[in-house]
Amino acid sequence: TAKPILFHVTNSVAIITLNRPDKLNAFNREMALLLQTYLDDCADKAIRCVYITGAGKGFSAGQDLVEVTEPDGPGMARILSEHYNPIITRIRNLPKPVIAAVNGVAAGAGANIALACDIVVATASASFIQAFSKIGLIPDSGGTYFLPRLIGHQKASALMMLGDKVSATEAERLGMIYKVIPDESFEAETLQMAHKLAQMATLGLAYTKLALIASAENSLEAQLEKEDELQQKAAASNDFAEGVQAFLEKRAAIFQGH
Ligand code: T3D
Repeated sequence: TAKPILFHVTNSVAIITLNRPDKLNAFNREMALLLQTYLDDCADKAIRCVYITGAGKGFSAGQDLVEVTEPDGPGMARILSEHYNPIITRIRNLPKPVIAAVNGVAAGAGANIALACDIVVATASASFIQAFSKIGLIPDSGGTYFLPRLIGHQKASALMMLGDKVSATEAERLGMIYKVIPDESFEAETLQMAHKLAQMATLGLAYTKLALIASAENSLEAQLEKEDELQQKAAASNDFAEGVQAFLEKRAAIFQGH
């Protein structure tokens, strides 16, 4: 049978494809553990951008709801601690940009895995659903952390309680995602974005990610200190030297990612 996740690297971009298309890429245990393995593989320095998308017409419908009823299944007690929480922390801790290319419906944990990524882009026909309330659960996979920070407490609260389907266009308007891209050009444009990021100053982007993450908790004073600390590290990189040199020589910089 086909692997529930596909993984390949091209031009320093790791492409991770959620691959249970007949189940809208709903996550079972095998798939959740394999995603963790592949995210670990993305630590490789040769990988400078990670691109997560779905096979077929959906991005991911979240937890496989058949699996939760199986007597020999992983059981509710393990699903967050062993499946989703380690996925979310891996995405956040990867010192490189992670793109969610949301090619179709993203529901439940599927939606919140996307929201944990650094840049979320969606096809015009995609949608986002905080589906949890409809089955008596609370939003997980970092949803209660990310969504109110992205769109504000009130809108997050309503979307999470009502479980309304949000179109990609509406998600962009709310600030939930970066951009909607037409279906026809979605794959080409989003892969182009990934390849562009993979040629940029990876360390600088990693410190940008760290600074933004710290910003969610810090006072202004603490954040200014954080910027100072990370900027000194960025300024010590080969890529900063190359960036300045290239600017002075009026040529395109060639960044090595360190
Ligand atoms: O411990 C814990 O369990 C907590 C963890 C929670 C994490 C979560 O993610 S909870 C939320 C789980 N997800 C959902 O509740 C969403 C369920 N799916 C849907 O509501 C709908 O499928 C969608 C709105 C996402 C899409 O609707 P539509 O009409 O485009 O597609 P469909 O016909 O419903 O689905 C297509 C197939 O995928 C269908 O299979 P079939 O009938 O053709 O054999 C459907 O059953 C299957 N599918 C969709 N979602 C899931 C699923 N199978 C298993 N689990 C799913 N989540």
